[in-house]
Amino acid sequence: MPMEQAMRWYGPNDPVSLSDIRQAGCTSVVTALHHVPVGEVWPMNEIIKRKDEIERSGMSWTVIESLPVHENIKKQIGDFDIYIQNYKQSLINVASAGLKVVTYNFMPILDWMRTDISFSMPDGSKALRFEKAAFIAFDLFLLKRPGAEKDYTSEEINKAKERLATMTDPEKNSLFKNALMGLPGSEEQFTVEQILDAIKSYENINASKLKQHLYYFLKEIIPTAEKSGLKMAIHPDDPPYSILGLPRIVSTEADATELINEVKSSSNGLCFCTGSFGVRAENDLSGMIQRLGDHIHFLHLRNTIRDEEGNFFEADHLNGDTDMYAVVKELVALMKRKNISIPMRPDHGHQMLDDLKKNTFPGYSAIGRLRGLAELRGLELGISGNSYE
Ligand code: CS2
Ligand code: MN
Repeated sequence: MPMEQAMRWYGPNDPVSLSDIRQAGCTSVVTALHHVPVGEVWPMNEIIKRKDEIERSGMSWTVIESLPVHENIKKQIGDFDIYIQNYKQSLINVASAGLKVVTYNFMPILDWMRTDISFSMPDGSKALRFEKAAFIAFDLFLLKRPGAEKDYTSEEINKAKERLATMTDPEKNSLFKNALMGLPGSEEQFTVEQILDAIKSYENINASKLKQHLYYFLKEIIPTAEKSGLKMAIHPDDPPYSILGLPRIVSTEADATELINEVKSSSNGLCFCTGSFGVRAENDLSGMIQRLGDHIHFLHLRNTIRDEEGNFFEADHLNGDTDMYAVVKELVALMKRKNISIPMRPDHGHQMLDDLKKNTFPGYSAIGRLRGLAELRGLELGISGNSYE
């Protein structure tokens, strides 16, 4: 069966409508109850209301992205056990409404991090970019994170100083704003005090401690997911390494393998995001699909181009450092072997055409994602032909 084609929808306030998503050729929608505060139980009536709305538009809702994990669970402080109980209850609720896959992540404080959300491509479209020197300049000179200089070499610090000197005030402001964007799809901004306090609250949590907390969480929730027939799909770190001195623990194949082995269940799986894992050259994406395929429950197909300095930008879906042909070929083989259809979304897309004039969620304008999805759909068909039947 071909991949289930989906796009993310941020709910009724999303400038991209359900009808836009359907016209892009999607059969399903990936969404979340963004209005429910993190840590609270997702109410049954709200889940059903959202599901009905999607079904009325002619599509289905099978994947949640995300059911966010409360910071106290990541830090194991305060009433984190109550938050875990709430999480289990949300799983039971979404399963009884017929949902199948739950995406989440375990990145401390922030989700993805970019320094530029309108990086001009040669064709005039705009992409998301991570520029290392700008990021270090932000960390050292704008955020002024205590102790940050210990995380960088003197060469990196000098480059960051030079980079800062080239920036105008408006550029500094937008760097600041982009870096502290908070969560994708939210307008919320962190203040400097909030982010510095949040970072400080992780001072005694290194990568191995954070892993223990993740595995504790998994041991608690995976049996509930399994019983309810749900597949959990953890999203990898983006970018796939530590930033702002915070541990990041789902960045490599070794990390993914370890977490899968920690709680043995087919419900304990991955959101295989090629755009996140692909930023690390040593992540062999096709090999990862071969080795971890039984635990891949959701796909984010996206491409990036990186350089030796550690900068990267989001490239066209089919042209970048990730060999998308090889990846999709491996996925077609996996789905045939298991006789399943794995849900897929093009993750981000470029801002282009009419969308350049619109106010959109960074990475989530309609036309760029439509282009990415259409290319990926064609690539899959070109590889599979009619061999699924
Ligand atoms: C998404 C992630 O926009 C994106 O890059 O892939 O933000 C993803 O939704 C979360 O990390 C999943 O919890
Ligand atoms: Mn992703």
